[in-house]
Amino acid sequence: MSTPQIHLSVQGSRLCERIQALAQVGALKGGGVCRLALTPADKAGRDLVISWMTELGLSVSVDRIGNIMGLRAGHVDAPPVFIGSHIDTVATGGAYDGNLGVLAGLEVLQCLAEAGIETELPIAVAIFTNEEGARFAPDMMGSGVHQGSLDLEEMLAVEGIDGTTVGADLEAIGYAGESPCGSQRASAFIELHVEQGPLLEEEGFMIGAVEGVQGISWTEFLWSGVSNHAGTTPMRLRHDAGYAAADLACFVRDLALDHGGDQVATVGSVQLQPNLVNVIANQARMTVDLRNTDDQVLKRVERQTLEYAKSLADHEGLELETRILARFAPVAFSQRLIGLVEKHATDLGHSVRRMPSGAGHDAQMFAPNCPSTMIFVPSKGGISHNIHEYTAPEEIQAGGDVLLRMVLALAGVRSTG
Ligand code: HGY
Ligand code: MN
Ligand code: MN
Repeated sequence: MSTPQIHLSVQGSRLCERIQALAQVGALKGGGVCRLALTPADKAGRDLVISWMTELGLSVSVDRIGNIMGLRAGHVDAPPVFIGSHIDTVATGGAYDGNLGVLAGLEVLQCLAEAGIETELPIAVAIFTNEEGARFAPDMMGSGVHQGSLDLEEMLAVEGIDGTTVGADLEAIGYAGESPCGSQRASAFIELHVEQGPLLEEEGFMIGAVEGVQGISWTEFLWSGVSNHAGTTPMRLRHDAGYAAADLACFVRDLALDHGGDQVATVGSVQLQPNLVNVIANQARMTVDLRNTDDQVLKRVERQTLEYAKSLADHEGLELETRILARFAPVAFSQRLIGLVEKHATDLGHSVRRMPSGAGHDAQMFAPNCPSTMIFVPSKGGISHNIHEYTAPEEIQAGGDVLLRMVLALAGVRSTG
């Protein structure tokens, strides 16, 4: 679609105010945010953003997995351009991961309204349920159901780390919506997100034109051994679940270092039972997060990890149960849209580089079904999933302006006020 030259800019200060206002919901003492999916804090965040959507005159709907969509009509009745992301956070999250993409979408729509710009295509700003997957695995749950790659009933039945189910908690927070999932097709998907890594800052780039998302593999390992006295049990008689968890954690780290390249491995959660100083642990429940841009290598690392865990269980006389919590193959974004991000960033005078995403995102769920890509802005110190996550106002301004240009290019300008 041809877009008349429109020199419009987002109001970065208003966007930053909204980011800070939302960050008060679930604010942690000492900084950071805890708005785990489907908790009362998540509900409060959803309520707040819906109030902003309503103020903007968007027609708001909630689907059966709790995804929220604020729709701005276009001249033609066609699948909307989606601007989406998430507002759930990890337990020690920051103000920007996910929140920036949703609130920048609202800012773009407010700019269009204030400028009296009508677009050919409708535009939807979406909040996807449980992108983080920290409480209920897998991650990208809402967008996966929305786009049909995850089954609604299966996801509603998922039990979280504290024993409740997705379905029960959606009801509890009043976001078990009516709209059918995945019925809404998108004409394109664009997501503004903080990089959550060190590249843009280290190399001095303002904008990342994201080429795709690396493969993600989450597995739970449950070791069962024999609890016994820490003082009286000779080493030769032990069946120590705690030892096995520690050994596997070292194994996957060494495996990632041996493979090098993009391979990463993380043991983020280990729970020992009975978790007492003088009792040999009879149970260890742990998670292993493996990622790589190359699916073949990722599959090899998964296989090596499982083989090692099984041999360890045999050697230590332990039972081992494994459960796949998430598995997403690498995803490539639209070359056309990646090129558009580069063009608009350059037109705006911003330095831009192409790059993969190390983190999972809702955009990857849309990529198989419509032209999709992401815009990255720098993360200070390359950190995220950390209460000190930070992106500067001028970087938010830059990302918002690139997003605005992308949305005008994708939705087409029908008329200007
Ligand atoms: O785990 C991830 O990459 C994302 O934050 N859900
Ligand atoms: Mn995110
Ligand atoms: Mn995240």
